[in-house]
Amino acid sequence: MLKKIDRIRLELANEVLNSSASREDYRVRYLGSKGLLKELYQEFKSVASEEKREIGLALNQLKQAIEERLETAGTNDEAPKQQKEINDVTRPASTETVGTLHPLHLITQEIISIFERIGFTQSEGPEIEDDWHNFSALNFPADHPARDMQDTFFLDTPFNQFSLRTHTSSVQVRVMESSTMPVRTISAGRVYRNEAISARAHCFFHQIEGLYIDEEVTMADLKQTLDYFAKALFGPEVHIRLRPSYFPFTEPSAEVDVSCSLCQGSGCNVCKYTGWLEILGCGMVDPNVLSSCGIDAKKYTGFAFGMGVERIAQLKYRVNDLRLYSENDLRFLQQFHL
Ligand code: 2U9
Repeated sequence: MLKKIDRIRLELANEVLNSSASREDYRVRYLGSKGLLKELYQEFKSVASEEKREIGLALNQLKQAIEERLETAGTNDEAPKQQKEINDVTRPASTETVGTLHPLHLITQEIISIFERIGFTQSEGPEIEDDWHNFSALNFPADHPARDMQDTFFLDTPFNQFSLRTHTSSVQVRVMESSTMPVRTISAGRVYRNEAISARAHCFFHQIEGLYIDEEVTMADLKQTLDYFAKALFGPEVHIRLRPSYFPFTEPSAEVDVSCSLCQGSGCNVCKYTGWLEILGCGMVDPNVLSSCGIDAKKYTGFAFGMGVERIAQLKYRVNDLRLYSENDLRFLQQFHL
């Protein structure tokens, strides 16, 4: 049914609506009581319940596109009438069609506002970073693969001093170096990795990271914060679980899964029949990182987490090909509304 909806959407662009007769014909064919939309909503009733959410969304978007096409179409045969109306100075101004916001921007804003509600503020930093802020201060060992030309884009300067940042953690290092305690910050932005472009990998993507440092911050605070976040983003019915992991900058470290909201954890093809979807990584900030940034690691502790925005958008919008996010294909972009 999704294919059918897509096909109809594409066909809309070919509809010629330059007279009141053609507009009426369009209205009857698409929106009439025996029209295409009625037929599709009828067909929708027999869609399997696990597909209802995705197909329902696509169907509503199609309805909106059909209606918009009719509203924005001009008519030649109404020209004399239009001319008359233009002379009517009390007539409300016609609205311009506006563009849509990029899906990654929409998700980023949604995530930032969830954390702002609990006191996090936003931080920004440069995309070209030095070795200290991108690697050394974050406890990356000298022989870590990320420091290799094969994984990171180094700038052509002596001693490979500068690279394109590989994560937004470098922003958090800058915040820690220049802040008084406590720190509660979110950094969002583009990061770069030396990867071949495919449906599943890209040479740039977007991250959102969070950092909270204060006296007596514990893993329980971390878990509670992430539980609040998952429920705010995916719905109050979801749960999270933490699995042990490893990152140079956190100890202990964990990966976080959210229960699959499509099958309520019972297993479906989206969660590969596990009932869980991985959404982010996290951990307690390694004391070495605190000390490197001039913070007393005996007095202060902190937690940090990081997520890929494309990954979250994939889960929310069910987009499987990473390349779509940077190709500027209007057929893709126009599907996203506030
Ligand atoms: C400082 C100290 C610690 C940020 C963290 C992760 C775990 C993590 C990945 C998620 C998917 C990157 O986009 S991804 O590939 N990130 O798993 N990030 S903890 O930890 C920090 C950050 C800053 C000063």
